Amino acid sequence: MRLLLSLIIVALTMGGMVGITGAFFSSEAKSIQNLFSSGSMEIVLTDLNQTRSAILSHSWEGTTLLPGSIIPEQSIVIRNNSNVHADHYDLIFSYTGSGDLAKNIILTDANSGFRYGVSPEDFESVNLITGLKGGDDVDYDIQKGSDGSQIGNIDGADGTTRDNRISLSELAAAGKIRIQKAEDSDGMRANSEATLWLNAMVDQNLTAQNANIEVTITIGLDQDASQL
Ligand SMILES: [Ca+2]
Repeated sequence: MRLLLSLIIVALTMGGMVGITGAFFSSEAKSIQNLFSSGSMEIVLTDLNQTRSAILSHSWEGTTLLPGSIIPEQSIVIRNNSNVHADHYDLIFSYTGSGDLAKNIILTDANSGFRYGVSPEDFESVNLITGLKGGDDVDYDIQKGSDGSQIGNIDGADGTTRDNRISLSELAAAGKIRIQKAEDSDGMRANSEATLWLNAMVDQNLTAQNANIEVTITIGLDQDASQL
């Protein structure tokens, strides 16, 4: 009985081996639903009372200004709120109203100064006053927005005599100002942000009384160095 069982097992085993001949296992996997669509670049701004908005209002203001008045420091957080890396920002300062008042609002180094970057100290940020007078900075390059060349010195750009200071009027006359990434790219990399600090004072030479200006700061974000 035992012998018979052994023979049957052998026979079955042999049959199994015969059955394998010529057969191969196979398997298949697929990657499906691969869709392509274009993304978008989005810039949003944050100030004291508005968060991640395309349009801010009343970010930087001074009232009842007198000769020598210090305009309270304000800052605007600029965020590339998208998954697309940008190459540079464009800043445009424009105003309507009293040219005399604009000429007498002078950007200062007080507090955090007039500066763009991550920290208010000279570390991962650029002193815009220095840059707009032609100075170099390792963190960000300050360039002419119209063609990406070095901006030179905008002191006197509004036709005033150079006084080694940068006024709101000169900022406006300079037109498009490019902040180009260099060692740092915070605020330009996808989903990153950096701050524009604004500090200014009123020059002692202001004579225009009851004068008003309304300033618009336009900030553009471009993906490629070729974009003006
Ligand atoms: Ca000046």
